[in-house]
Amino acid sequence: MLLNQKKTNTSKLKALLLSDNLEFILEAHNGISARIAEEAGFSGIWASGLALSAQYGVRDNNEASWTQVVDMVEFMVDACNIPILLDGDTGYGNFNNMRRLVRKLEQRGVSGVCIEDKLFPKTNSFISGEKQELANIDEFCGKIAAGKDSQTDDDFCIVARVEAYIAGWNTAEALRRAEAYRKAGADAILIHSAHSEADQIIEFAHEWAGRAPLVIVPTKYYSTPTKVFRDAKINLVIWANHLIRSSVTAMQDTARKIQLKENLVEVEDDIATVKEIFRLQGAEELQAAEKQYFLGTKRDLKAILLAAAQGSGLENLTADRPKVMLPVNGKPLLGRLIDQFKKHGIDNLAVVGGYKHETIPSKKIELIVNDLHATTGELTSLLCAKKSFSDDMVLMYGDVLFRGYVLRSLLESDREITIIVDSQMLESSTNETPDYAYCSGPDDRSLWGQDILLQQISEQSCRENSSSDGRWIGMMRVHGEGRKWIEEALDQLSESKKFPSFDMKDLLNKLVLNGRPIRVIYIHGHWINVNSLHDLERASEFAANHAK
Ligand code: SPV
Ligand code: MG
Repeated sequence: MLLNQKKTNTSKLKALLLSDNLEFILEAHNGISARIAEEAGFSGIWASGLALSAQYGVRDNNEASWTQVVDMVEFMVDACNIPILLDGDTGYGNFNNMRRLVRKLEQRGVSGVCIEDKLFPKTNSFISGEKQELANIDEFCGKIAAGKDSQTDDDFCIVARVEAYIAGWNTAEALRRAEAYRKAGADAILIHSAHSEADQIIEFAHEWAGRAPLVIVPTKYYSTPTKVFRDAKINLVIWANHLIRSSVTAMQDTARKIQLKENLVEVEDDIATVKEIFRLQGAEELQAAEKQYFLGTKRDLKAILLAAAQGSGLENLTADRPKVMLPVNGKPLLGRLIDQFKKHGIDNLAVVGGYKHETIPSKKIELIVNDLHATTGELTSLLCAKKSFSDDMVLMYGDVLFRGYVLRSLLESDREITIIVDSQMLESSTNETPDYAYCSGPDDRSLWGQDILLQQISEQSCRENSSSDGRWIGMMRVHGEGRKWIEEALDQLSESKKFPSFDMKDLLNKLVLNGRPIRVIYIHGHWINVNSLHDLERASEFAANHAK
């Protein structure tokens, strides 16, 4: 991308120099000013030495190092897609420094460089120009030739700037130098003048007679009508310092007003909005990219909630709605789960309903209905959701509330199947059959997490002389290959006559039997499931404190 862009921009700069029409480029001195110049319609940028020094707050005397200049120009290259001609002063040294400069500029996507025939460290042409010493012609020609020989892109341009008029010499000297520089390989000649009239450059252009493209900088002779330049067959005009100067005026004005008034009312309407700054920075592009690359990965994440049952023990409250719609501290359980998943970047939620499923609002979720809910168990509901499976999903009961970190740790797991086991809450409330988890090791409460695998899930104790390692809380994450494992186990189990009575425990045990590793993450409390009126009260308290 950068290579192509560089290529097009170098040829665009070359085309500007060779154009039959008078072309214009504008000064810029950092990324945002480069973008502003481009948006204004300019087809090229002058990375002015004066402006670059000024934005660093230093003098135009090579006080900023050449690498500091190049670093800033790189930001400019990134901020726009028009060619940049760097004001390379004297090339920052001799022919050897020039060679390295050209190579670095090419690498960073700069389209050309202008060097002036003065001595390092240079001084701005408008500060006692007539006292400035010019470079030896042969030495300067060597610099041009060295630069041309080191470029790898044929279209990279080297502009030779003749300072003869600035230093008090006449047109003959200016022409002598320009011709030598042309012969040394310069792609164009910049003829500079500090006169307030265009007389010198007009005379020069006349004598020059189109031997090579001609570039001018009308900073001092700014009142000259542009037609005069056109008629003189100038190729390129550089408006050399007008963005730095206008920004200085604006900044001085704003600073003074704010200092004086001690509030912002005076200035607010006259300055760019923060939104405009965001726009110039390309904030929108980042938001779109986040959707594609960052949130996008989470967007594929799906949560599937099993919520088909009425819920035994809560019959009075669930006469007209399923358990998942019971209000917990004023908000339905389902609404709370949707909020929690959203908070963790999961917008994609499927709910397998059954009992009174019509009361589940299906605007924000995908509602899947298990019509046989009255006579079947959880695996039948899960089978109904098979078409909605994703390669990255959280499967869970719809009657569980949990603290945010529980879901986070599940999402951070890179295993195919991961389940959450509570090693602390071993006793169960009435009306439920806990899913006891037997694992490859007990919870050692290690700070760094353990590598524990599930061995079995059971309602009763199934280990002689030892209790289980905890309770599965009804949450699992399925990732990558894990989806295939689940589908395979579901298919196998669905062949059994007993399938209608099977629940999630049967699936987990089948996966273990199939040799599929199921990673266990231990937690210690911090979740709640709703199986009784008492649970509902506890859930309200829990929601108020932890699961907002
Ligand atoms: C610059 O913009 O830094 C220039 C042009 O070199 S001038 O300031 O006119 O010399
Ligand atoms: Mg300069």
